Amino acid sequence: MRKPFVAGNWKMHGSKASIESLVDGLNAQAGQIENVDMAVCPPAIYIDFVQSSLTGGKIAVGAQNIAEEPVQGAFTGETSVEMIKDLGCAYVILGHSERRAIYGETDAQVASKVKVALDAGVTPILCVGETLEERESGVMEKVIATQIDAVVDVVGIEAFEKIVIAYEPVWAIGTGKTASPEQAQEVHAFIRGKLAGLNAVVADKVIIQYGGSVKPDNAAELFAQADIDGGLIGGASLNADDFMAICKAAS
Ligand code: G2H
Repeated sequence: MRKPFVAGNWKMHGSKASIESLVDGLNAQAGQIENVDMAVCPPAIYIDFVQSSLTGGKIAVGAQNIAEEPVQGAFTGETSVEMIKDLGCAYVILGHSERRAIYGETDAQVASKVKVALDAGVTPILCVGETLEERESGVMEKVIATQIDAVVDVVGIEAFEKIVIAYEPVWAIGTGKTASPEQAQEVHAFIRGKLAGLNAVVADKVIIQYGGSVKPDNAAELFAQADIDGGLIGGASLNADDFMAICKAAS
């Protein structure tokens, strides 16, 4: 049985004051959640603050990106995997559609960052997903398969036991439009089936989160689907009550 995993992607939101109050809310409620792995991914500059403010050991911390270069050096503005590890990060979100679309990250770059994270012992949360245009023109499966194959080519299928996949339809991100549970399940089953074609044991173990406008009122139905193992939560993770309600829905 796969243990559900819910992670909050805070994106570029927050201040010390707002984060302090958000973490206070998480600390007050996280102890009530059982049988769900939980994490929050703050902006890099606040990771240390969040790590030292979280209590109770129930919520892990992750980063939202790392440099493609595995070692330190003259890479102005970048954050290395060793740096996020030094701050206690267990996870890193990689290949989020905002990084792909706004910062031009390619499948190859995402794959190489996944390898850098795995080599450092940090679990990548690998985001994949199609745009509305890709879905409507019938290339959705091809797009997702290509995003996954790029990573398989670099790290091999066995490594997927240590990778979390987040399926995030781009058209559902921050738009208030959620994929229906059936639409999401269909793609999750496609992803797991694709991996099973390479290694059935690994495919059965891999955690596949759903992401895209998950809210307390739609989370339970999404998480009830056979191949949906939790969620990557954006907007709703900025509110402690909402994030905790979503984590509870996964338990
Ligand atoms: C998708 C998701 C979190 P939201 O980007 O990764 O954000 O829940 O706001 O759609």
